[in-house]
Amino acid sequence: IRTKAIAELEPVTTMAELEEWDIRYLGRNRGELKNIAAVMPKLTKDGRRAVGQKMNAVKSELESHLKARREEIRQKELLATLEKERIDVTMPGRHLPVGHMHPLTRTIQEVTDVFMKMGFQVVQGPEVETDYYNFQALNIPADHPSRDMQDTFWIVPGELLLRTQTSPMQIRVMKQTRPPVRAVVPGKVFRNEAIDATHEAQFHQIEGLLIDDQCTMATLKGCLQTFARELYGEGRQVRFRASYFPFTEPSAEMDISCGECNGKGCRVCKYTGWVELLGCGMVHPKVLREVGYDPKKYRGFAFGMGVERIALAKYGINEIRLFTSNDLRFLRQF
Ligand code: FA5
Repeated sequence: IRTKAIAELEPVTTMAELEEWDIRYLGRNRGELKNIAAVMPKLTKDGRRAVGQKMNAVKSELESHLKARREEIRQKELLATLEKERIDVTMPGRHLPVGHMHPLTRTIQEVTDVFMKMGFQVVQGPEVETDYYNFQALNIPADHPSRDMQDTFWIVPGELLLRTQTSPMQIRVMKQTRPPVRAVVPGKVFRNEAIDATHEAQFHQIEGLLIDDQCTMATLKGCLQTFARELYGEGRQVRFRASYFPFTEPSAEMDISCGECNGKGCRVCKYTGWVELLGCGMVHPKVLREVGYDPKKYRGFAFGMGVERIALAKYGINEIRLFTSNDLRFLRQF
């Protein structure tokens, strides 16, 4: 049996064949060695011992052959798998298209970065506002003519609305903190407006607010000039025009010289040489009183800029609707 078993083990090269061989010779039920054990009771005591010893010796010899061969086959199979599943690490990878930030998101980040460097903190607020925050607290009473300037999307007429400006956040920020205050608030605003190349019904603003005990109109101009220089570079001019907002006094609007035509006049600036960026002014004493600040002790300035307009002026775009058109030919340019 021993010689036969070893001879038959010789050509075995797979685990399956090895398994068969194992069952054939060492198997617990029908293995060849087991057959010998079956004749044991017929032998004498000495005979049983002699046969038993021999049988055990052969069994353990075959078992160690089995173990060695099993290890050999396992190694061989492992090598074969490694060879078959080999990866060429020098092969170029598959190209996956990678997106990037939307130009408006990028503009918001660039603007808030500039103000963060000047010590402003960035906060956000609700898009659904109450009449109180969006209008009343900002010195715009129910019958005030300036409500006509901003056509409102009402949710509950006279009570709840989609904010028409980020200015309600002036009130929320001031009510939450004590002076000094320095905050910028980016966010979506909504107006029921006729849409054209420079007007959308949903757009973005960034509100700015600074309150301390010695701020003046000069501080406001300096701050906004710094912002324009940081964002647009040295080559562009800004100008301030007197304006009116119920919640600031005095009020102004700031324009930037058109980067497309260098002030000569083109489609981007509607042939004026200037692009309107923002409204601003010194916070009205009535607004300060509304939030419990003493107007004799504190003063401040506020501004609200249109993010789309800032991006239009920065990249020389003449159509605001491109931002939401999802046209990849447009978006890939940024
Ligand atoms: C306001 O909304 C004031 N809350 C701004 C302000 C804040 C003044 C703080 C004083 C102090 P106005 O309605 O002008 O102002 O809008 C501000 C800016 O938003 C504009 O200068 C313009 O850049 C942008 N904007 C206004 N309407 C639209 C629109 N329909 N589409 C895109 N941008 C707009």
